[in-house]
Amino acid sequence: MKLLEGKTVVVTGASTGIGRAIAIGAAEHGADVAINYARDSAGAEQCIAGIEVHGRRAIAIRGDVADPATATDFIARAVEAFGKVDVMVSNAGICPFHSFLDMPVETFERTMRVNLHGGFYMCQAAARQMVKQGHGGSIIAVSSISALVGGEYQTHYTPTKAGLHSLMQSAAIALGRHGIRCNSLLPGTILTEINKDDLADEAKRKYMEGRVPLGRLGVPEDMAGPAVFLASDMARYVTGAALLVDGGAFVNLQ
Ligand code: NAD
Ligand code: RM4
Repeated sequence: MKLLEGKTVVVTGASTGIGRAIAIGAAEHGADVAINYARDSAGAEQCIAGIEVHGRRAIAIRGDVADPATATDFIARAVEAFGKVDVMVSNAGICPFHSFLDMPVETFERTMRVNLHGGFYMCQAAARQMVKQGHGGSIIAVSSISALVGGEYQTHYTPTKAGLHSLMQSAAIALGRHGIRCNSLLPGTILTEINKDDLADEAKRKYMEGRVPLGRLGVPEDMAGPAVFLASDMARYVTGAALLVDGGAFVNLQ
């Protein structure tokens, strides 16, 4: 069964990793997809090819999500290409692992701007378009297990992920009357570019694997099904919720 037939899905930061897997997963379920990407045009092209394999239309728009103008441009270009926006997946994010006491101001501020401010502008721009269209929609913020738990080298990052979840809760209230649902997706540890260096440390990787009751770290494709579910009418009464997709890592105290 195809869950997103006839829908237009937009995904930020989709040239790699979780964003790419969600964009392709949406196409597999019948959606046309517009992707935003920062710099990696080869990665964006691979994502486009992955969407087109499923017989769906795709466009890639370059832009830095930290700039509010990127969001309005991205939504305008998606509407120009496909006529509407039904689903926003705000996924772009960075996690430059760093210790707390000597965190450079620029590292903190850039992480906030990309992850939290960028997510805000993207979700707001998509919501404005959905309200104008008048037939509801689904907004998904890619938050994290890190919205719920800390990380020694993530003191700049985890607040952005908690903030994104909080944004979805408040936006769910603000947009409910328009039939727009807002939810956050909370991945656990998924093997992507963002943590390649961090998990190159064999001891850390083994430790992280050992925390997962399902016995392995995640891969980007593990996130596609949960995102498609939240995007689809199967989740028509789900808003303000958080879906943890972590192989059970969060509940594994002892
Ligand atoms: P990734 O590095 O492969 O993907 C991040 C994407 O965001 C990249 O395509 C990157 O180019 C893009 N991006 C970064 N800055 C951008 C900017 N300023 N403008 C536009 N695009 C930008 O890593 P990923 O794991 O796929 O990360 C995707 C999202 O998932 C992030 O928000 C991350 O915080 C979140 N997440 C990842 C994990 C994990 O374990 N991998 C866990 C929880 C949450
Ligand atoms: C996630 C979580 C993962 C980490 C990535 C970068 O939110 O903390 O463990 O690898 O971020």
